[in-house]
Amino acid sequence: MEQKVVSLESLGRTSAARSGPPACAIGDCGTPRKGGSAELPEHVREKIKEHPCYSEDAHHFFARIHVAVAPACNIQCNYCNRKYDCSNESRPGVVSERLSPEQAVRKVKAVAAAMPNLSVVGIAGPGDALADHRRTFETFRLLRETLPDLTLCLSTNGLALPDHIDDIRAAGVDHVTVTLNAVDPHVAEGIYAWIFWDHARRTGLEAARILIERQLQGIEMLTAAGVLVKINSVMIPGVNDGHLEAVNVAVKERGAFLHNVMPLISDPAHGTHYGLTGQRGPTPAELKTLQDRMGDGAKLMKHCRQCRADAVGLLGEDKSQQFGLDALPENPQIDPEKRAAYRAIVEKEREDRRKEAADARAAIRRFGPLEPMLVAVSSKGGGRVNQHFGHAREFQIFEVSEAGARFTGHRRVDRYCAGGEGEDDVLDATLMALDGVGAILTAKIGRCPRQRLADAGIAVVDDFAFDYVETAIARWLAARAAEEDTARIA
Ligand code: CLF
Ligand code: SF4
Repeated sequence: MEQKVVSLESLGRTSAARSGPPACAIGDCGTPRKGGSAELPEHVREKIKEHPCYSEDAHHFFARIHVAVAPACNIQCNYCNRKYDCSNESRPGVVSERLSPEQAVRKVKAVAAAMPNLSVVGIAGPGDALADHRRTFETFRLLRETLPDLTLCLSTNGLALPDHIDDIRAAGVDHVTVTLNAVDPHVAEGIYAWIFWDHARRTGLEAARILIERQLQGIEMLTAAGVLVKINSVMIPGVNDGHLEAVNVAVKERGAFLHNVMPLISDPAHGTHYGLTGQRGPTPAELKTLQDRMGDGAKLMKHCRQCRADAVGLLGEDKSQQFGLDALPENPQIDPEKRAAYRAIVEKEREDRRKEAADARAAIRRFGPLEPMLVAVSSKGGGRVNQHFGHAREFQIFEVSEAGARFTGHRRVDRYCAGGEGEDDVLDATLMALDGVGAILTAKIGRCPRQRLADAGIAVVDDFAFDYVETAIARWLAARAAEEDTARIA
């Protein structure tokens, strides 16, 4: 589909004004303006501005590293096989290199030297970070001593959490994720095979009751201590999907900062209870419907990539293979000037994007479709349309209407272009992954995939390469309206 470029300045002249609800800002966490970062207290904004998981905006610019120092676990989730990483915080099917606390620090130093955008170190398994708390807190202690400007982050199933609030505070950890899949023991009973608590293995309702009580107690203690708490919940159709709204309300009442509902990833090849018994994960549409229903509860995180317990890089990219222990340099040098220069560039980018955002919002309100439409975007960071279709491993999905453009998540795909050639099989799978999408905005696309997408009823737009996403959507909508006007007159 040919698109005509229209400058933002000229938008007022292309179509009759349409009344409608006020523009819906693309909020900091992918949510509407209400609850966005502008409403947060200054000290909280400071804490999240470089955290790629706690701030949707930050994930375009800042990277995290997970150090896999915590192999043990004190519970058994039905979606987990211990051969793989903890699927509360990572997808199953990938196994991390286990590290000692000293090896973890070596690795973080090497990554910080190579990547000035590194801002967060997380401990997210491969088991539970608090099941063997000594390794976790020793790692944090060493990191605090050697790399004090990095933010420390911890993820846990919550069973041992109430016992470690003081340790968490003493380590300087301000961001903790608790996986909470249910607040009703009758629901939780179907999710956990057992827990190990007070020197004994417990099962059934008793295990579920103890776990939930400890999780909620830990969350309350953390928020009372001023720690930013994020809740992860795994959405399991037929098990807890009808119950997660209640979880959302419960965690909001207890002061959680964000709620991240992740789709169950289930495959017989992973050897998990759910995989072997045929339990399916939710479709993207089911996940979105649930998220839409959760409107008034805790703010939702929608940009989670279910990354692995040794992930390195921006969310959505994984550079862990480049930083295996064997490949680490002997004496990596971290350049503070480079890190400061990168942050200055990010500030400038954020300022530029803010300046364009108001115009973009106004244009989207004016030219957006009456019925919400899903728009897919290929981006490799910076909040811009800056990736070729054939290089994309995921598409960011925006819901666009006259109410605004709202980030709703991402869809994973395999890379279409391999060695200069397009893969037809991959394109078939990509079309399935883009189910329900009405348009795709990309930096560049070849003739063949363009035709296949168009045949599938997806408008292909590559006229706005390198624009900020919101600006590109606004320009495309304006151009579309101008074409419709022209066609009407003709
Ligand atoms: Fe890691 Fe988790 Fe900290 Fe982020 S991940 S410990 S909060 S630094 Fe982030 Fe990865 Fe999703 Fe986790 S995208 S799986 S939410
Ligand atoms: Fe597996 Fe993580 Fe659950 Fe432990 S908490 S059983 S490692 S998914």
